[in-house]
Amino acid sequence: MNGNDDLTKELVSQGIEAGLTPTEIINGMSPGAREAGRKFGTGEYFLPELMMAGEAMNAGVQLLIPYMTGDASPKSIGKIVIGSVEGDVHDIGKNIVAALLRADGFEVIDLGVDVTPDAFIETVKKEQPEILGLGSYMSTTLRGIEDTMDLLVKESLRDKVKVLMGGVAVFPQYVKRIGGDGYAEDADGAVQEARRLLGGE
Ligand code: B12
Repeated sequence: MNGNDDLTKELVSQGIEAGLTPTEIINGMSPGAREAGRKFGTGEYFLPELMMAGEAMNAGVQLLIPYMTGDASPKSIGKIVIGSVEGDVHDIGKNIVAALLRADGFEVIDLGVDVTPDAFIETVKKEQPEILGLGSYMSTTLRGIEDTMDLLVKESLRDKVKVLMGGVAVFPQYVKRIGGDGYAEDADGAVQEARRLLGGE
C-alpha cells in the first residue's frame, strides 16, 4: 500500500521460503493494493502513490510467476485467449490469471492490455480458442466488454467460444445481464470456471 517495492519483494521472498503458495502470498498482498485504490478513490492518494502501490504489487507478483508455471504439460487441455479490454492498462490481475491457467495446463494466448474488440475477434478467428477471457478494471472500460460481445455476435462467432469475464469492475449480475458464460472473482476461481466452461456447461 505504501509503494515500497523492496519491502514487498523481501516479504514475498520470505513467504516463498516459508513454503506459502503463490496464491496465499497474492491473497496477502491484494488487500494492500485494494486499500491504495480506495485511498485514491477518496482523494487521500494521488496518481503517483497509486502508481507506486501498483509497481510494488507487480514487483512481488513477478517474483511469484516462476512458481506458478508448474510442470509444462506436454498436451494442453484447452486454449484461451485473454486480454485487458480497450482503454484499460491494468494487467497485474490478468497476468496472475494467465499464469495460473498455464500452470493448470491451458494454452494461453495473452494479448496484453488495451485490446480492441477487433483484435480479440481476429485472434478468435485465427486461433479458435475454446474460451475468450476479458478483463475490465474500471467502470469506464466495461464498454470494451460489451463492444467485444457485440462484435462476436456480428461475426457469427458467439456460439463458437465461451466468454469468461473478470476484473474488479465486473460483477456476476453484470455478466449475466450481458450474456457472458463465466465469471470469477479471483485467479483460482478463474481456473475453476475455465475448466467448467471446457466441460461445455
Ligand atoms: C495498481 C492500480 C493501477 C496501476 C496499474 C498497474 C498495472 N500494471 O496493472 C496504475 C497506476 C497504472 C493504474 C492506473 C490507473 N488507474 Co488504477 N488501480 C490500481 C489498483 C490500486 C489495484 C489493481 C490491482 O492490480 N489489483 C491487484 C490484482 C491482483 O487484483 P485484480 O486486478 O482485481 O485481479 C484479480 C481479480 O479481479 C481476477 N481477475 C483479474 N483479471 C481477470 C480476468 C478474467 C478473465 C477473470 C476471470 C478474472 C480476473 O483475478 C485477479 C487475481 O485474483 C486498483 C484498485 C482496485 N481495487 O483494484 C485501481 C483502480 C482499478 N484504478 C483506477 C483508476 C481510476 C485508474 C486511472 C484512470 C488513474 C488515472 N487518473 O490515471 C489509471 C487508468 C489507466 C488505464 N487507462 O487503464 C480505479 C478505477 C475506478 C473505476 N472507474 O472503476 C481503481 C478501482 C482505483 C479507485 N478506487 O479509484 N492503476
